[in-house]
Amino acid sequence: MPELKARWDIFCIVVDNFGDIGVTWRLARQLVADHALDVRLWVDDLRAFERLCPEIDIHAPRQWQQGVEVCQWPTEWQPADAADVVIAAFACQLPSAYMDAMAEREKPPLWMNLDYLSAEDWVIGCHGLPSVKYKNVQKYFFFPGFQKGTGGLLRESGLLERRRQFQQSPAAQREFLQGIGVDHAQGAQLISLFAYENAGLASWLDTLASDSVPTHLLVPEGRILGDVERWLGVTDLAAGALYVRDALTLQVLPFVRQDQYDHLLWCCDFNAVRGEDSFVRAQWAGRPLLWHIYQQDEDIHLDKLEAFLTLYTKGLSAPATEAISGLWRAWDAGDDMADQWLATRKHWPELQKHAEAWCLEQALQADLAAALVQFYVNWI
Ligand code: TRH
Repeated sequence: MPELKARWDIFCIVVDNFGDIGVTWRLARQLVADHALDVRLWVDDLRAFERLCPEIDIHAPRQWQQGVEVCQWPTEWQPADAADVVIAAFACQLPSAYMDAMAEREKPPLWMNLDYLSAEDWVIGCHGLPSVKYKNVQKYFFFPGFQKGTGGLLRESGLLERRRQFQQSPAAQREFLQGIGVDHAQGAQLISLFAYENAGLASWLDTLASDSVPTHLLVPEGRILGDVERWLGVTDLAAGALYVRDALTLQVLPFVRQDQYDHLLWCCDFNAVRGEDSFVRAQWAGRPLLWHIYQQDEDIHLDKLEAFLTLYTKGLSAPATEAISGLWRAWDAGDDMADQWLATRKHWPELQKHAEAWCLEQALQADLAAALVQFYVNWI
């Protein structure tokens, strides 16, 4: 197979938060583990990386992690050979000396821009199209997506089998939760909360606290903690904090490593996620979810939200569609969540079944790493 000999370079600029490194690190590992490729991952901010993968030595210019050669993308670029396949993640600008190295190769590399995830229809028309050219090197658009004709979603081999086994084992779940300091109260629904600042949080917490069903809410440390503090009337919330307010037990977790985060999602009955990578991982968890979408200028994120809802709710009854869509829209507008949450709860069994069905339907598509490799094989 020609793909086996190829060397791949992935370039990642951490714009903010964890999605840029979250996606590229996952992709790099999959290209190594599932396709036995030589992969270098160039990252400009190893501190963000360290949160997802604590083994990272933030001072090392070059290191090996899980079979991936992780290279610090230096401010002053040092000469490096161009690889056979070059991925610029999220339209990041490559160093000009590296672009020259690409152009100087006897056979120019395959150069791709790995774009942001969107469920909008136009993605299908643009996926795989040529983009700009640098000298003799052609760049291509590569779009992840949910529909046929897109690049698919990151899904490492064996993921769903591992997830199913874990979800079928109460002992494995208990052990995992205990390992991160969670003593899951019997009968309480378990919810994880990973989100940006959100004005609607207080109304959701009020509703959970006054609910007839007990809830154990797990909040990894991050941007939402300010809103949680305001609701609790405390300051300096940190990992380990645990508060009980009527039916709601609220616990702050440490930000866990990327693999552990999957296990957290798999344990929970409902996952509030955000951005891109956690959003996809929550779908692979096969459980109902709530998406806090990354806000963009001129509210263009709202089109993305609606595009996803249109796809996701296919096959759901009209009342369940209305309930889950209403919940997501309220959350993404920072609106009151009370009525929407209660409405959603009425359709719980249907939403649970649907989450698993959606996951299985998405898994019918080739995963993103395999689609990239196939794109390269077709190109050579
Ligand atoms: O962190 P995010 O909001 O990231 C992004 C960036 O803002 C990016 O610029 C933007 O373009 C994109 O969103 C849409 O959300 P995301 O994508 O979910 O990334 C979070 C990563 O952090 C993901 O890989 C899961 C991981 N994670 C852990 O490893 N441990 C944890 O405890 C948690 C809560 C998350």
